[in-house]
Amino acid sequence: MNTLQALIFDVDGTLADTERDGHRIAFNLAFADAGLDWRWDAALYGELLAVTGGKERMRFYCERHAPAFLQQADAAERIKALHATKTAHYVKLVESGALPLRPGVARLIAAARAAGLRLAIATTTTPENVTSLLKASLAPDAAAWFEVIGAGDVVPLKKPAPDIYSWVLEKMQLPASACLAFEDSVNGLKSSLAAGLPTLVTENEYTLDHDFSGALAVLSDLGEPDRPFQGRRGAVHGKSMVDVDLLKTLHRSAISKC
Ligand code: XBP
Ligand code: MG
Repeated sequence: MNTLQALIFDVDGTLADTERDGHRIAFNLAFADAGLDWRWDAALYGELLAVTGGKERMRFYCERHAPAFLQQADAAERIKALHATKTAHYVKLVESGALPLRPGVARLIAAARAAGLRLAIATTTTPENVTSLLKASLAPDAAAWFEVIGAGDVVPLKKPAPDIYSWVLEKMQLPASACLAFEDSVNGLKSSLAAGLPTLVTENEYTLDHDFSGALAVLSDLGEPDRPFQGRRGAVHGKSMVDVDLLKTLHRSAISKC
């Protein structure tokens, strides 16, 4: 019952480093298209990442840096329109091959499929961002490898709320204890833990100082045969890359503590 049956992946920062050179660029292009002088540099974007979801992030920016924008009667529609333009720019960037998968991601997904593990996605980003990334970076039919893709506005509350993970678990008809989640940020980790999921963290440049208490382990990345991961926290059982065997071991130890 509580053996590992499924892997649930976050997307942004976990499958690929999409934020600084993907989403951020797309937001700036959308602002320029709309004639706005908003310009999100890499450092400011790091602060804005405190809020998940593109529309929510723009609103957060406005509250701090452009409050007059929110006074407009049609502010919500304008944010929605900006977001649609941003999504179009982002998908184009992804399709150009600008956002490769992080180390070990393609390898682990292939191994998990071969081992018969079920796969799913739980992310705050927009659905077409996910499918375009999977298609461009894994295989033309890769979206179909994931039994459930929970993304964007399918739940009203985005991470750190548990809703997106709970939504995915319900669709998969699985208890959290039969799954393992992959995350890269404190908001993502809070979300997966609140849904009851044992969670492995691979940190990235924007999340190095996040508090990952409660994670099964914190690693630099998933590792490749010629590029071992750096273990930051937690037991890695003598491994230098994440494989199905390590996931089962980590999962078993998490479940036995419950
Ligand atoms: C990812 C996000 C996303 C993207 C933007 O968080 O916060 O909002 O930055 O995507 P997580 P959209 O990895 O924790 O899911 O603009 O499509 O909302
Ligand atoms: Mg993430």
